[in-house]
Amino acid sequence: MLQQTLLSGIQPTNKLTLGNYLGAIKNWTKLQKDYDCYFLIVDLHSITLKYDPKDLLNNTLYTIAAYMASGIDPKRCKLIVQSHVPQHLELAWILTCNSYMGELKRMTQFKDKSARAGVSIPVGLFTYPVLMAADILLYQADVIPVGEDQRQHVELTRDIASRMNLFFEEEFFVMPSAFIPKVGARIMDLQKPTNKMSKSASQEGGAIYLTDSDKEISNKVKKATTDSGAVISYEEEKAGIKNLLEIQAAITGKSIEELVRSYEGKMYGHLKVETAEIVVAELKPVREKILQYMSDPSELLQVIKTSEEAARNRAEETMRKVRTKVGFLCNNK
Ligand code: AQP
Repeated sequence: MLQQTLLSGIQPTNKLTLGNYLGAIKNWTKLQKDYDCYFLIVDLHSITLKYDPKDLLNNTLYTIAAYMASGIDPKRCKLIVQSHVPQHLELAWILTCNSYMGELKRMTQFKDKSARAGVSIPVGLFTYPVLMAADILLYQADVIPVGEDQRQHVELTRDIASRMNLFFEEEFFVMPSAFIPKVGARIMDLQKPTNKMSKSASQEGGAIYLTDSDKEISNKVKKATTDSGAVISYEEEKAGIKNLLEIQAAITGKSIEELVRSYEGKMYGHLKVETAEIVVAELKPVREKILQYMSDPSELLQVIKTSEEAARNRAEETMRKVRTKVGFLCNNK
C-alpha cells in the first residue's frame, strides 16, 4: 500500500519549549516509521512579528538540531527550511486569492497575536494561516500532527482545499486531517497555567526550554504556580496541578488516573519534585545532542540540503499542475 504523507513544522521564533516537544516533536518520532514524513522549519512564518535576523538564523539551526536531537531520523524523513522551497510562496499567493477576510478574522491565534502586536498589525500575521495551508497542500499531506492550538488552522486548510477542488472540478488536493495527541496537546505556562506554554510569549519562568540546564528545569517546576488546596486531582479549577500531571503523563506514558492514584495522600511538593526529575531525565539527552550539533552545524546543513532536493521535486510536481489549472501560461519545454 502507498504510504500516506505526514507533514508538520515549527516556527524558529525562539528556543523550543517543552510544549513544542510534547505537543509536536515527541509524537513525530513515534509516527515517522509509518509515514512519508516532511518536517518543516517554518522560517517564513516566523517573520510575521518583529524579530532580529541574527536570532532567526541561530534559531533556524537550533530547530533543525532539536528535531535531530529528539530522534527525527533524516534518512526516513525530509527536514526542510521553508524559505528554501519557493513554491510555498507561489502556492500561498494562489490560495490567498481564494481565501476570505471573514474566515481569516475568525482565527484565534490571529486574534491573540494581533492583540499583542498593538496598533500596527502586520498583514503577514493575518495571512499566516493561508501560508500554512500552502505548506500542507504543496506536498499533498494526509496527516498533520499538531498541538491543540493549530487545530483551527488545519480546519481552514480543509476549507481552502475543498474550495480549490471545486474550482478545479477535480479532487486535486488531498484532504488533510489534524492528528492531535491525547495527552500533551496543550502544555500550559508554569507561571500562568491558564495560558499555553509558548516559546515567544511566556513570561519569566513560565516556559521550559529544551536547552535549559537541569537546575533551571528543577527551579521552574518547583516554582510553578499551583493553588491553595492540598489534594492532587485533575480538574479545570486546579490548572497548575493539572498541567504537571499532563506533563508527567505525556513523558511517562502513564494514564492521568494512574498518576492521580499514585499521589493519593501526598502533597503538592511531591508532585513538583517528581515532575522536575522526570522532565530533567527526558530533556538531558536532548539538550546534550542539541548543543553538540550546534557546536558544528555542518552536519545539519548537509542533512537539509539532501532533504530539500527531494522536497523541491515533490513541490514542483504539484505546482506544475496547479499553474496549468489556474490558467497561467506554461512553457514546460
Ligand atoms: N504549549 C503547547 N503545548 C502543546 N503543543 C504546543 N505547540 C506549541 N505550543 C504548545 C505545538 O508546537 C508546534 C509548533 O508551533 P509553532 O512554532 O508553529 O507555533 P505556535 O503554535 O504558536 O507555538 P509557540 O511555541 O507558541 O510559538 P510562538 O511563541 O512563536 O507563537 C505546533 O504543532 C503547536 O501546536
